[in-house]
Amino acid sequence: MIMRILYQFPISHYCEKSRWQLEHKGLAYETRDLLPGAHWPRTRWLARIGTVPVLRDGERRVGDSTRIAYYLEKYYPERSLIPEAPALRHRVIELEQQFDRLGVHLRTWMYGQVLDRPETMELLLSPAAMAPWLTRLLASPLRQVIRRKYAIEPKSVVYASERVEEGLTLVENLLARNGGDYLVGESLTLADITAASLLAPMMGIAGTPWEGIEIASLPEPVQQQFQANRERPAGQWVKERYLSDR
Ligand SMILES: N[C@@H](CCC(=O)N[C@@H](CS)C(=O)NCC(=O)O)C(=O)O
Repeated sequence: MIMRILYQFPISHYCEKSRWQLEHKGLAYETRDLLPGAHWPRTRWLARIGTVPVLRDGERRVGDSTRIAYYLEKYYPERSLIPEAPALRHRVIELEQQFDRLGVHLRTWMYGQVLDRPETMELLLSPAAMAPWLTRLLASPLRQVIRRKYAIEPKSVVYASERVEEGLTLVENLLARNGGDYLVGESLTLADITAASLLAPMMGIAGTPWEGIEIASLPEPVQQQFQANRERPAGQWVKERYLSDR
């Protein structure tokens, strides 16, 4: 039996993208939750990379959700997520890259809204299964590290918010043009999985890893923003993909 392990942060949307792809292909796997910061020696050792996800598949190790996606397509071509037809294939590859870049802005926007919430830190620190008092003690330094590392400050959150708006509009335009449930062609592709998983944190959809974040405790304007995200066509589409394809 192949030992297949996904090293992850449970709430990382890039890890969600890899989990979705593995599950779509019906590939059994286990997860190993890593602690942000402490993950680094592990991921460096496994795949010479400083980020999660990292996939270990028997003797092979692959880091980065995009590389994992192409690795899985190559070694497990069943239930392919990249069409054969050149024009569609090219479009899927292009959109995967575009939405993958959007994931960075989404993270900035998201942390801009929820970094100060205690449950965000609890979710990030959950892999260590530590006593609640220790989680509370570590929450503040971790928050500072995240704020510095991802430059979570008002100006960058506004910039990220504009990029995210462009991404949501792109989803809506693609759906209008394609005239169906998917961004390209008539079935689920890597473009859909990338867009839906990387946008999902801002929708507050039940059944996703971000449902633990209590949107109802956020300031009123932020709650309204989450609601607007959920209600617009791109939000409805993400929800529908979760219901039908996840
Ligand atoms: N392009 C990478 C991005 C992965 C990424 O940014 N992962 C974040 C979690 S969302 C991470 O590991 N951050 C820890 C760090 O940068 O030290 C991918 O697609 O896998």
